[in-house]
Amino acid sequence: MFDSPFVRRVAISMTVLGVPFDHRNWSTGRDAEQIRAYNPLGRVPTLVLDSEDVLFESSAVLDYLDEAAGADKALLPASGAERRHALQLIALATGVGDKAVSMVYERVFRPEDKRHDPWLERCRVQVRQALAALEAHCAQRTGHDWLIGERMTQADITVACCCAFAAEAVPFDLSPYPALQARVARYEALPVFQQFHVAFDAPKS
Ligand SMILES: N[C@@H](CCC(=O)N[C@@H](CS)C(=O)NCC(=O)O)C(=O)O
Repeated sequence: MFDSPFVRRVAISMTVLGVPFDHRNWSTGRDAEQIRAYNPLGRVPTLVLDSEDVLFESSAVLDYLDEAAGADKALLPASGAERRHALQLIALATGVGDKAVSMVYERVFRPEDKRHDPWLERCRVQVRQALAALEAHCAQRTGHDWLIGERMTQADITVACCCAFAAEAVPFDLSPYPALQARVARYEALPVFQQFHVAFDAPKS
């Protein structure tokens, strides 16, 4: 479902790269068995190619898409400092996404009387620290349309998808991170981000 930041970053990337796809709106909760028929982990995104090869783990899917698109169109810079910086921003953002998903699952899957507050607090601190690091980078890039170089890269897509998810699903307040908040809002207003925005719908246990 497009409320997953990992599914969404793949859908947006495919659209930016001009790769058409069919989509099954399967939930990791109620449709877990159908997803497991394609991906033993039962996780999304899972991409079934025309060759019937199956790809999962969004970074592996994006790597395949970039390779197929070729160096000129690829969303991850090919080498050097730009690639390093993009990968670091992506790592911070997917870390925010992972921890936010963990916090949602704690709420959805664990009985209320068995919640472990130190774990939730640990996740909360990790997300806040990563948001602060992203804020520092966004503040430095004020006046630049994109986080890296002069065109949209995977860093822009992933930062927006993961931070918007954390803000909506947990929720996290982005106002202490104003440069990040403004950048995410600007990206989220773009048609390709709007196209794959759906309200967060927590999986049912
Ligand atoms: N590292 C994975 C994370 C994907 C992920 O966490 N997907 C969630 C939905 S947002 C999922 O499939 N959850 C079901 C589960 O892990 O049981 C990726 O980038 O693809």
